[in-house]
Amino acid sequence: MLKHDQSVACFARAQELMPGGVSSPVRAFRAVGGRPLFVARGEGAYLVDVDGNRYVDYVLSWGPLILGHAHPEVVTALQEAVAKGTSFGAPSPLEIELAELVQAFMPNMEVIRFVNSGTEAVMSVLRLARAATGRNKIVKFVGNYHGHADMLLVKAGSGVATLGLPDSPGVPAAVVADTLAARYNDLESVSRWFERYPRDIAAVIVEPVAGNMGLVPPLPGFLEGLRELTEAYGALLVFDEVMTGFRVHPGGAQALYGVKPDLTALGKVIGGGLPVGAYGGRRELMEWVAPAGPMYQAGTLSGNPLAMTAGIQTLRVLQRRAVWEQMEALGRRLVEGIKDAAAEAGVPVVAHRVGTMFGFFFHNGPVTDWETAAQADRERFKRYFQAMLAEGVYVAPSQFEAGFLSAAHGAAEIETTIAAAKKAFVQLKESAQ
Ligand code: KE4
Repeated sequence: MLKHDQSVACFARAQELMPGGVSSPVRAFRAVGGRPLFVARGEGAYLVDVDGNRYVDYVLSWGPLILGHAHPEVVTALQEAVAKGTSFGAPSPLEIELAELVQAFMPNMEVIRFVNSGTEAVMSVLRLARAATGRNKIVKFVGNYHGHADMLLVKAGSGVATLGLPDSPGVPAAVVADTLAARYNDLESVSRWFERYPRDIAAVIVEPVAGNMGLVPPLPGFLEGLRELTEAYGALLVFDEVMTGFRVHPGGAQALYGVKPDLTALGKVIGGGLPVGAYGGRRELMEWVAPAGPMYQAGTLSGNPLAMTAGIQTLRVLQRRAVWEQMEALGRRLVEGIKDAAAEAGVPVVAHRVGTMFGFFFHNGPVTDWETAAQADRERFKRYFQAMLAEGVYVAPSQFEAGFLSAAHGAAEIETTIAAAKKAFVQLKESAQ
């Protein structure tokens, strides 16, 4: 039985100082028992909490740490960079270097603007879509989460879904009046909006692989259909690749599925664990962005030298083919092993994996959208989460999040995880009888 005394003490104090004791809601463990672990450090594929407990980590800071914690090449580069100053508030060659690396992975991003988070990338790219088209309406999908900008807190996934919030108070109806919600993997629900507003929709924004209602891949033809619909009605197609970028494929979902968005939002991996977001795409669209054009967007710490350095080192390592071959092989073994463990125990589980992202639903399936994802057995997920934690495996504390693999996970971690899952599923089955 793991000890959590120090985490308990930290949580009590943290709750006096911060809402819910955390800096972001989904970390509060509200859906899985309500008492988060406080972390002392990360080491490769592992998290170590303040009580000294060590866990194989599949949250990886919600995606960014594709190389694992404290990768030596990232740490060394940051140590050198920090000695030169922490922020310049002026352009530096580091931004050029990271922009060129991003383009090497995602050539559709002809021009890029760096910001400080995925939320900032998405709110900016949608302002650009509205500026460039002169239209106001935005189509998003139920269960997709694009950060916490007011206009996107409409039937959102991730923490909003986890906490069962009716979107969010504090968002005026006027602000979301132009946000139209469609059903993921349902092109008909999108074409109905275009038939109703043929000349008013600026953009369709989509998680090309949904990671905020659990992991839900696009059905064949879905992304291609969005591309056709947006072209037919003069709207822009925006891929929110904050989570999928560099994860479902080195070139993101746009490379994996061969669908070219007009604009893309990035975050997470691009900063290697430091705060970086970015948006970019076709040159004639990006030329709208100030100071090149009139669409305003700015940021004190955008292009920050430390964040650029972490992103540069991370993408450089990701340029090595062997890194992808290892993660593909281990990701396949992990998900197949857990799926088999569930089947052996007679626990219904739907398993999805796309590249280094994966997810499990306690559900007979299929799971193709929010409506089917929401039918998953959350009580069973809660018991699974606690059983895995007790075995030293840290998965996302919500049924509506994705799991992530890193280059630091080896065969030993994968086998430990599968063994833990076998025990967890047997416990689930026994407690159900
Ligand atoms: P950030 O502002 O949290 O950097 O990015 C917002 C965002 C945008 N788009 C997608 C597809 C995202 O998944 C996210 C953020 N993801 C969540 C996890 N599901 C971040 C974790 C959290 O909110 O604490």
